[in-house]
Amino acid sequence: METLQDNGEFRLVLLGKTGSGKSSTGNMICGQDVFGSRVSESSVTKTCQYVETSRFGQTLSIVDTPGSFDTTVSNDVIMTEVARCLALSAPGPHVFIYVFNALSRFTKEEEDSIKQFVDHFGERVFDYMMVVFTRHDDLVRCTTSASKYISNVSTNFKTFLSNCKWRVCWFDNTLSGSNAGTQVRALLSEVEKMIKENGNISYFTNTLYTEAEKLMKKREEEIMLDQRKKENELSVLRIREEHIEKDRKLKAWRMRDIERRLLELDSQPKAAGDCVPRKSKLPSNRTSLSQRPSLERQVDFLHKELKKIKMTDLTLIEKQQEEIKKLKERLSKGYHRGNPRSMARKEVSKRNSSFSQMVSRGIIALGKHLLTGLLGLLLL
Ligand SMILES: Nc1nc2c(ncn2[C@@H]2O[C@H](COP(=O)(O)OP(=O)(O)OP(=O)(O)O)[C@@H](O)[C@H]2O)c(=O)[nH]1
Ligand SMILES: [Mg+2]
Repeated sequence: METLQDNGEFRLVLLGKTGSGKSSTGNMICGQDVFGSRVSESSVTKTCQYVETSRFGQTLSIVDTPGSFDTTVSNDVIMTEVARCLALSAPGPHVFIYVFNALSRFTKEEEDSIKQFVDHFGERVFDYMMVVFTRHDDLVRCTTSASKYISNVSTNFKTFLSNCKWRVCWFDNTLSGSNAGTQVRALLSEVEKMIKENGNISYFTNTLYTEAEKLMKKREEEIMLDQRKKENELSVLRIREEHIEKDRKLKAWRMRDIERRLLELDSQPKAAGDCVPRKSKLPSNRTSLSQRPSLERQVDFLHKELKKIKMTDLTLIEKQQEEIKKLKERLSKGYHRGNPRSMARKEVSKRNSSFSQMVSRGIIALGKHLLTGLLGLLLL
């Protein structure tokens, strides 16, 4: 059996009718408001949104999808969104969460979209699908229990739930605190169970996802290469910086030494007849005669060296340090040490980025007909 490599994250894709509560459910799972959500008769989420987070020790990568598009949005734009959704959840989602507002009806339109999805993605997509019912709070207010509710749903909806192997979770997205955590934990353990049940093929994949993964992997490698190149350049700069700093310390030490020496020389007799330097072993009359020019020469030499260190060497060192600082700043600009896959996903999130456009074109090039499977669900 094929074994799909994975990095331990759970990849979740939220699907469902507009207003069903996809973004609210995404926020509930993340434990914070990351996806835009509000009451509206038109679609709130306009583009595929992506968030990476960690919940109860589990890394999650969540894609929120638009429930529908305005009639003014062109088909090409919609195709691009489908492609972005695929790229963001590549190499494939562990779970497609079908979000359903418990107070709504399972419409024919909805049923057809799911059918279209399954027709294109294959029956096995059901192995990776679960249903989250939202508005559990409203249901409770209507004094209906979850089990009673399910026993009363239409036959077609029951068929759908049965195809999803009755993997169902109830969400009250108005909850907060520990109650909110409990329902998220329940969902995550359902996902974990599902992943285990799916065995070696823990996430859904197909031709589209394989292509999306190829493009993502390529970008990931480019990012990694760029990171390594920049890291190398930075470490060369760090070594240069260390050398220059050592040189600066040496010069500073030499300056202090010269200044100390000059003080010493200054305290020595300045003219013939002055007292003889204490340390001198020479006879007094020879010392005063021969030492004076030599002393002057020494003092002169030391002053010249001191001037050179101050005016030339240290200025040069300062210039080099400034240059390295600028180079480091330039290198660090736009350079993030993040996980290359997350960085590639962030680029896809930015719809105008060149990679986002390239990845969409690459996936669409496989054939627009292949994308129509997911398209129906984004047009609900
Ligand atoms: N009372 C209650 N309201 C909810 C619940 N879940 C979602 N809502 C509300 O339903 C409305 C729509 O929710 P969204 O999460 O924006 O729905 P969506 O599916 O993302 O909508 P689109 O982005 O338009 O596709 C918002 O006003 C939410 O506050 C819930 O469990 N209980
Ligand atoms: Mg939304």
